[in-house]
Amino acid sequence: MTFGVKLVFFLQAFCLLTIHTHGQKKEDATAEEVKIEVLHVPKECKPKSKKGDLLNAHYDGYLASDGSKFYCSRTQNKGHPKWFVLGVGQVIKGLDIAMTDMCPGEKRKVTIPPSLAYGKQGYAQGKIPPNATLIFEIELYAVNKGPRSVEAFTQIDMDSDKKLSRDEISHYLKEEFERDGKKRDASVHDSILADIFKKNDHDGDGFISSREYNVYQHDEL
Ligand SMILES: [Ca+2]
Ligand SMILES: [Ca+2]
Repeated sequence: MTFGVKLVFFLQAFCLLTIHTHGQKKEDATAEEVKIEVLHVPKECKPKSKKGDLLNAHYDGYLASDGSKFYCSRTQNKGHPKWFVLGVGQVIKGLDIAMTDMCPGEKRKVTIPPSLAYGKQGYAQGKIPPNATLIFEIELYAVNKGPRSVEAFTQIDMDSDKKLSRDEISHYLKEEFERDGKKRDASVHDSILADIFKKNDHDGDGFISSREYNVYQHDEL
């Protein structure tokens, strides 16, 4: 993975926090579950994916009702497998569940009830009718540390005081920008920095605390 991609995910994760905490409606309590059928497990099956990891996968989606294919990651984005962060709502809830505890090289066929997919509304743009049960065939390629991992936090937190100052994040951004080699105006750096603080420094104390940063419950700092 290039640093450019990493950077995008890093920034995206900062934005996600807002969506995650303010934009998400509570799902109805439901007894419906995702059915997981493991089709292939490689000999060495690790690391296992967990919430917050950055995954790279191909998946095909079918309607359970008639078996028609409504989605194929292989025909999108020039056939590159999709990158996404697991467990934070970047994919439908059922896929977040279905792709947990899965290792690179593993293949799964999963059946997702409507309540964990597009629900009563369906998703017209994606050709998904209301109340549709979905089937996905998934091939996982990579499980990487996600942008909100403990590792990422400690890397940015240079003085190890468990909070990220403006200088620390500024320094981190500069390094990432230098690494990906693209020329950027200084104003881009400043506006990204301002945006990160606007979206993440909820108590306005000028620092992003581990709690403010930490969208993933399993990451204990
Ligand atoms: Ca610090
Ligand atoms: Ca703060």
